[in-house]
Amino acid sequence: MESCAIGIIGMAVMGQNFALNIARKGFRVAVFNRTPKRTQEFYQTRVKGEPIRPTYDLSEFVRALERPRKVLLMVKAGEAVDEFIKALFPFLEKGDLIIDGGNSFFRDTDRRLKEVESQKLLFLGMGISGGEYGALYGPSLMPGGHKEGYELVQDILEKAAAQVDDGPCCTYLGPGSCGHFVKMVHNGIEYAFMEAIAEIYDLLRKVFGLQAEAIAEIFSTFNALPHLNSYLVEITEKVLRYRDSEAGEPLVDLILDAAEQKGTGKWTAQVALDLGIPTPTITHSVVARSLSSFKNERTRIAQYLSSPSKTLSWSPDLLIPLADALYLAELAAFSEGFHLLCEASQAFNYNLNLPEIARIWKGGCILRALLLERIQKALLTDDVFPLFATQEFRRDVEEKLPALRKVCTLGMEYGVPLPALSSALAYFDSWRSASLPANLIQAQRDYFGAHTYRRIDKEGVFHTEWGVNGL
Ligand code: NBP
Repeated sequence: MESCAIGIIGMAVMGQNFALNIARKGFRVAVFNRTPKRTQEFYQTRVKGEPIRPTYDLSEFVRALERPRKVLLMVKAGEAVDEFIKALFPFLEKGDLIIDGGNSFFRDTDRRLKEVESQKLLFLGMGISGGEYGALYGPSLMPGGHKEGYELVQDILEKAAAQVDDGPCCTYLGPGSCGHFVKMVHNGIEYAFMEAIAEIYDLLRKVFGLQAEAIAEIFSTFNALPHLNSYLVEITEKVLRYRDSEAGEPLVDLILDAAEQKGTGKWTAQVALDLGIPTPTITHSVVARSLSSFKNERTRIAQYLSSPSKTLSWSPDLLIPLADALYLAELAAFSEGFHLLCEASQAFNYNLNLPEIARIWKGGCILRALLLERIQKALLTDDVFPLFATQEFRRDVEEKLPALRKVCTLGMEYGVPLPALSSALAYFDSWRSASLPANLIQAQRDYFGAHTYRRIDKEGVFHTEWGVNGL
């Protein structure tokens, strides 16, 4: 029997779809899953002549692969990845490659890289964006790790990835855990963009009393604007239009308002804090999800802390300010994300090519948006950080900041929480402030802890006995 170009372990939705995608590009694929029934069902129901070989034990799986073997893990991030890596060691030989395609924490990837290296094997940690549809029709792929490993699978990955005008949405990103780091930051940006969209929706229904269908129209208009055209805005319109056939109502109105998070958003916020990079829009979007999960408590508190109940009548004049506010929140999220990537690139020696990252997010990716074309251009021509301060974007910020301010004011006046939009506003306002009140904070620190401060009128480090002259 002809051997397979690649093997995929993990036949849940992502593994199945990626196997079909690769096989449809003409590569033979061996597949394996911990629970054999899943492999069997996949093979019987979804494989229609594609060169896919189901296998039912690890040794049969590895024997099906051509040398050097290339094994892609598409299993749940965490223990499952470690278990499979360990289980594969006895079957693999020097120069074989293991790729972890899950949403692994980048620190785990660094550790696994060393473990795999100690067996003289190659390793790639690869972020995949695009969900199940992307996996089947062309995702955005973010591989990092051993360059020789990438070269073994370059042809397969670049053909399976989404394609845009300037190439496949896949490139070797760099050494170590950088692939999973980039995917983590991608997810942080995704959290922020989704939260900002949800906040606009919340304003429209609570302040203006609009129904899902009417809000869908507004998102359809947004998606036609070049600065907002994106996958996430597009699916928001579709979600808002979907009616539950049983209840005869928009499905979104029937979904419990408690958002889940799987870790990548939280990790982005944590790492940003560790590296000292301000990512308020991303971080508050994670906080918003955490707070949403306290549904029972919120329901109880709402009984005695009521929100302002007045509403406004909707005016289409608000369309552009709302669109501009959403756009600036999106731009803040990308600025924060690329700032974090830039810092991590130095701190962890990733040597990231930032314009290339913008490029591979332009297709197949959950973050795909026309805006990425301009982000790529800005990163190619200007190394000013944050991104919004580049030549490409600074006029937009200047022109549209009043709209963001107006929308945030509306939320405050009507008691609608806007953690992402208001964090974005504070982000821009902080960066454009030559003077911040940190002088007072330094004085307070020095008062209670003798932490010292520097002065603007003379060189040196100072401490004051505040109690003597102060109150
Ligand atoms: P899941 O994340 O739901 O994982 C299911 C797979 O993991 C099954 O093959 C399952 O085997 C296996 N597995 C589990 Br669970 N525990 C295991 C263990 N202890 N030992 C061995 N195998 C174990 O699947 P998915 O949604 O297809 O995602 C796969 C990876 O891709 C994840 O890391 C995910 O974060 C990432 N990802 C997902 C998406 C998406 O849109 N879903 C997008 C991008 C990346 P079993 O059948 O025997 O239980």
